[in-house]
Amino acid sequence: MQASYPLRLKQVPNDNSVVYAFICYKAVLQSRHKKGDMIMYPSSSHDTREQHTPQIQYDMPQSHYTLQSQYTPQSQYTPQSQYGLPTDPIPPVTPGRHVLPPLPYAYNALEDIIDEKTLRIHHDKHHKKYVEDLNKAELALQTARNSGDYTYIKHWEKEVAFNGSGHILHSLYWTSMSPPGSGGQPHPATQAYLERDFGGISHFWAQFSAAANAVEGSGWCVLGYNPYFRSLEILQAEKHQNLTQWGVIPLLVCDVWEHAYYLSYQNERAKYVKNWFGLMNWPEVEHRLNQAEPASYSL
Ligand code: MN3
Repeated sequence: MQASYPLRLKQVPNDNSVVYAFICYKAVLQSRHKKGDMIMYPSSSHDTREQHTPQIQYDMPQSHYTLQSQYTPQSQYTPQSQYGLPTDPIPPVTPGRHVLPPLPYAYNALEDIIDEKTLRIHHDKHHKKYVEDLNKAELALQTARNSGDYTYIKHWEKEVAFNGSGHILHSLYWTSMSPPGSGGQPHPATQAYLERDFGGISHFWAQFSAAANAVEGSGWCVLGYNPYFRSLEILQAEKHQNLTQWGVIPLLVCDVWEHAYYLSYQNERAKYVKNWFGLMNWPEVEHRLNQAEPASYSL
């Protein structure tokens, strides 16, 4: 299945001492898909639109720009109490119900670049294991929520990150490829972004291949769309389990690095986290959820 909406990616710092707690809208895992939707982005002091005005013929999502003036500052934002969950024809994936997507081509379709045996083992064994272990982790977390027993929370959060990212990235990997000679050329939107953000496909490929060659250990090289900067990025993922599910758009984050609380709480992070609940800005969460929702993305 070809993606027709830009992928949103989240880069996670490799520094394990920084932990971001997320309440995340699992856009990627929802497997919902809306074509042609646009997201509204708030203006910010870092806005560089003036320097990045597209000079190309492709109709870039100009609606981003015109809609920005409609952004309501968070202090004035009023949540819509009537809002209901989306009713897309493709339902969201409930915990433990992820399935291994079939390869979009035959096992030997990528020869002579990737051999049949490699593809068969990679998809049928490696990717399948990610899906099975993601389901297992989600069900374990569901059990923990029901029982209130979070003794093994670190283990299961790591499992849901490692296996969720493995499932998502492998699904994207299969559809990132097509049989030799059938992939064509960049289409107008891709071409426009590649021109603006990299200076064309040759510069894009030079950076992408250099980055791919330099990934340490087991990892990925990713071309992604950054919804905050509204631009394409090339990123290395050295450890996809550190500690996210690629594609998740953060809605609410809590900084639990010591600098965020140490002067008042010293080493009592749990006390800080407990009190932090009283600071949560729910209208802003609603606003960011509304922004993230059109990004529903099918695997
Ligand atoms: Mn793999």
